Amino acid sequence: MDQSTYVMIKPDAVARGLVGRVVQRFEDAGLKVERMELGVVTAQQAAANYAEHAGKPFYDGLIAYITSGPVVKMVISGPDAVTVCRKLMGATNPRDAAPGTIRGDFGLIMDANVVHGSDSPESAAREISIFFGE
Ligand code: IDP
Ligand code: MG
Repeated sequence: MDQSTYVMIKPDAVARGLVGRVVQRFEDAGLKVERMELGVVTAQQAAANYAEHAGKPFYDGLIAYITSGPVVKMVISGPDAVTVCRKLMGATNPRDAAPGTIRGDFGLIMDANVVHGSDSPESAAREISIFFGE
């Protein structure tokens, strides 16, 4: 059954001109880009999206970073889209991410790891509503 997930190309990747190549990865896998918008994440959206990390040592840097420049917000759909997108993205730390994954191929820094993707169908529904307001 088709599922929708929230995927965001982070500021470092937008600044580096990687939007086309990152979107291509998802489309090549057979997933569909349902919605796509370039914009800046507000402080409120950042706090809501990363609520689970509040209080962690990297939290302030994470919020500063994700609001630092334009991102590409997307809703991506397809069979098991949540899990499939996370697989295509690779491990959180790009240095641990396998070659062939988006983070493995385009990233080197934990704080600026190219993409965000929802980690469960529940997170996906929550995050789509944070960023697309429904
Ligand atoms: P995920 O993005 O793979 O779901 P999470 O653990 O949810 O990983 O962390 C959210 C984001 O916070 C990561 O993508 C990464 O950019 C950042 N992050 C996570 N852990 C650390 C850390 O230990 N140091 C710096 N940044 C971190
Ligand atoms: Mg996460």
